[in-house]
Amino acid sequence: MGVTFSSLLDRVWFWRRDVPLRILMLGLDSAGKTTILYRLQLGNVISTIPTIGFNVESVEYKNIQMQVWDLGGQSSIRPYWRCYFADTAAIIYVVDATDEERLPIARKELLAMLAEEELTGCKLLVFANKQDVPGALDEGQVGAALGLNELRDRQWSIFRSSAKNGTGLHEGLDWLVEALRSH
Ligand SMILES: Nc1nc2c(ncn2[C@@H]2O[C@H](COP(=O)(O)OP(=O)(O)OP(=O)(O)O)[C@@H](O)[C@H]2O)c(=O)[nH]1
Ligand SMILES: [Mg+2]
Repeated sequence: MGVTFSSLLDRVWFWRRDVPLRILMLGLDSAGKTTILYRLQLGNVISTIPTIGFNVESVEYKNIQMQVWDLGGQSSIRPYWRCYFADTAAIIYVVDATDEERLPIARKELLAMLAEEELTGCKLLVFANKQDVPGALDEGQVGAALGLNELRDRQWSIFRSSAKNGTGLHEGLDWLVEALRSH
């Protein structure tokens, strides 16, 4: 007795807050994924080595609990990304905006991944990273090279970022939590 509709809603809300959303951070090797993960978690830059396998960390942002999986991006490891796709709420795709030469590979890997049925409905946040480096391509140029405008049935956005100085990361996450809340 005494269970009102609003207390029931509160319970559902708390239950949802207790279940971390599964977020995958993907992208080619050296794009800056691990640097971004630890900047989000610790607030500073750590020195990284190439990820063989994955790092996983809990990140709370604006009352949303996220379990962020940062997978290694070397070509020999990319075939294993698909092992992590189940129950993914969002993908954070990190691109090195100074590595123009490999943008076609970044595009191919992204589009192949988005074609996977398990990722239907998951949000896509793209970071055009390393903006602190002179000559980095902006979000329009990176977005065009990735073919983002041609995506259908996908909620996506792209932001310029620098894992080195932190610019753009919170703007990107703000978009993501709103997209996840509205789901
Ligand atoms: N200048 C600059 N360097 C960055 C930035 N983000 C990452 N780096 C550097 O780029 C290199 C690779 O960064 P990581 O975070 O290890 O890259 P990763 O995407 O995790 O690479 P893998 O683990 O091999 O998939 C490191 O030397 C970082 O310090 C950035 O925003 N600006
Ligand atoms: Mg890494």
